[in-house]
Amino acid sequence: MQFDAPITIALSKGRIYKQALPLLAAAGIVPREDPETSRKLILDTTQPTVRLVVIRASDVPTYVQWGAADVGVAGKDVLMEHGGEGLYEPLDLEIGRCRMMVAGPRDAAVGERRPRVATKYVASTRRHFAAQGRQVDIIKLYGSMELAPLVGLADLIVDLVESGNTLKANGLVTLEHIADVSSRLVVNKASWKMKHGTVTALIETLRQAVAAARQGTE
Ligand code: PRT
Ligand code: MG
Repeated sequence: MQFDAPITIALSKGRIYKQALPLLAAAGIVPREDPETSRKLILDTTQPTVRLVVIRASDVPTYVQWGAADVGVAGKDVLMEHGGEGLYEPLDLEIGRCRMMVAGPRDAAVGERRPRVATKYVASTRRHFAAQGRQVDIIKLYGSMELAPLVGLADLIVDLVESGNTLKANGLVTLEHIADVSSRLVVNKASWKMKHGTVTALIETLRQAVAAARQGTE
């Protein structure tokens, strides 16, 4: 495909990067370096007008919101926390699939005091319990939520679950479903207007690649 306007795509390393690569390749975008081995944060691609910025997953919406990247790939979990201001979310890439769940010990005590819930997803957790009229204390963590109930830091956790192996290995079970998660293409609102041709061409090519990948797995 042809890119008239130069575009910057924000991506995170790790699982999203690996799963996004074949979709980008379908649009003729192949990074010239591997971010897992390179220390560069801006990667040139085989498209002279397309570059990638490789950042933390939770920073992707911020870069796109402020126009530091025109488009980005972000998990729905991250978008729910960010709130989505300044962004369009035109395409579900159907990668990075998992579920956001409440989990805890099988015999999670419904006790006398307010339950404490450990999570890095504070906004989603607050919304989930508030919608049910349940009062909880939320403890913000940045990782390894599964540890919190084991050491008495929290009664429950809210985390992403894919296979369930991590919970199982720590003696925890899923208790409530909050949301199905997958990675989404997000677009800066100004880029959507100013680079409309390029952005819509990219979206349509990715849409076809997603459909082809879906056919392959059905
Ligand atoms: O490293 P940083 O703090 O910047 O971000 P990150 O650790 O969230 O990044 P990364 O690359 O781990 O995850 C990026 C995105 O992948 C997330 O925002 C999700 O949208 C998506 N994703 C999909 C997942 C999972 N599946 C997933 N299973 N992210 C994390 N997990 C973790 C989960 O938190 C738990 O610890 O994997 C563990 C559970 O896996 P199972 O298979 O044992 O259930
Ligand atoms: Mg990580």
